[in-house]
Amino acid sequence: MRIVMATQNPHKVREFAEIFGGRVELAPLPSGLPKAPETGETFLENARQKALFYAAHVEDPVLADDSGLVVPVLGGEPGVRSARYAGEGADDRANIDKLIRALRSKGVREAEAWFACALVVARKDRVIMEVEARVDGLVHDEPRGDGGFGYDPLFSPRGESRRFAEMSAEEKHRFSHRARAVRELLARLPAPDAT
Ligand code: ITT
Repeated sequence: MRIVMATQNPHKVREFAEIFGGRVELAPLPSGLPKAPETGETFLENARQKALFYAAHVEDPVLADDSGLVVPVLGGEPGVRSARYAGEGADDRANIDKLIRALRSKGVREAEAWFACALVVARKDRVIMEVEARVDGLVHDEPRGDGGFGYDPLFSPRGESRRFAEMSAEEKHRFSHRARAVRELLARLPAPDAT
């Protein structure tokens, strides 16, 4: 089975390749496509929007990922706005800095948080499969480590003192929202024809 990764985020492309580990043939989006709209209020709505947008441009099924970090003490922020928390086009550093300022302004050094991931597979104008997963942990007010991407330097999964950014890719995928969602998706995909 061939699936087109309906994302413009190179870190997600890398993580999908690592997590799927060759069990599905993954293809990149054709170049030159515009960025899909993301106007939903939930991860699932945004993942559906992206999947259907890109599925209209390619023949094969597409896989879209909408994900982010939810911090209840900050009213759920950055949430579905994780990629653009510090403004449209903001980089990881600016988003991290804004999150640290927001935590400190609440007077907390660390707070409960979770990463959420919604995956949607669509073909042409139809959604074929939807999966959601999350990983609970703590968000901290100072960064550590230089692995991963996004908010990884601030997040430690429950039961671990290390941040995602201090783990190898393999270790992160033992816990991560994206790896959990992909495992669920793989369990629900039709088994390859044995004949
Ligand atoms: P596409 O829409 O093209 O897939 P995007 O980066 O805009 O790319 P999202 O809207 O889903 O995708 O935003 C995801 C953001 O959430 C991402 O930019 C990070 O800031 C954060 N995020 C998601 N998964 C993460 C992870 O595993 N580690 C750290 N941060 C993560």
